[in-house]
Amino acid sequence: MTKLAIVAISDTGCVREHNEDNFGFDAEMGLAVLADGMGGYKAGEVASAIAITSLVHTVKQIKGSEEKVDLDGRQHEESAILYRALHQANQQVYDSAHDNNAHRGMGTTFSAAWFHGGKVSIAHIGDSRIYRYRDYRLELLTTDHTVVQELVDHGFYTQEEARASEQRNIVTRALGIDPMVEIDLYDYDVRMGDIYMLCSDGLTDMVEDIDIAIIIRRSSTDLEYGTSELVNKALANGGKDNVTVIMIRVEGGQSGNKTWTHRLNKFFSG
Ligand SMILES: [Mn+2]
Repeated sequence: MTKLAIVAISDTGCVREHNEDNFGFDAEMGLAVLADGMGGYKAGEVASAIAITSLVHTVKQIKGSEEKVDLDGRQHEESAILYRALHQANQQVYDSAHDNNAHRGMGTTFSAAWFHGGKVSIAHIGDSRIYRYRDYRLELLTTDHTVVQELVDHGFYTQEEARASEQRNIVTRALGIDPMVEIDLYDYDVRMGDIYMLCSDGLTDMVEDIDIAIIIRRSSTDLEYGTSELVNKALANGGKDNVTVIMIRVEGGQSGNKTWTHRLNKFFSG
């Protein structure tokens, strides 16, 4: 296990009535998850809540069982479990949207980071992002699944034009919209001192990457301060959307030999 410090804040923002973002983390298990729901009246927060609960449940179930995980061509068990758990979560949100008129059309972004043995496995759908701060540099580890990102990829838009676009929040992929979903999965090496950040678009629409980097650099030894500074900056810049930030600092390498059962018992108990 990689030893981690994790801090998270979610704020409704200055304009929205509901907070449709949801998140969860467990430092001992090394898992952090964030979802930004979308849909009609209150359906967005239902979608993101179902997705988080379902994913955590499936991960616990698989990790807690004696079952041998089929890697399905992937390098790490954690990555294979995230893939399976996200498809399960997709099905749950989809079913709920179809069983209940008020939830019709709901969906959610999903970003997950799972730290294990010097690696982090990332799973990602939509426009909630995961960044890594290392050697004074902020690097985006995920690609937004949005209309404007596709236009940037094809050379029709610059990043600046994308930021200014009215359509920047239209996602091309989300959990729960279709019976099948395409999930981005990546594995990265983890170094001591790395800082990882999961965030909803309520941060990145309001605060530019350069300002995010400055805040993280100023607060790299004080995660709580850094996390609240990021959220405060989004609010000060207008807070037009719900803002959620999870900051994770890698504090050490392999830790003790605690059993999964012990770690799982602590999952979300706080
Ligand atoms: Mn949002």
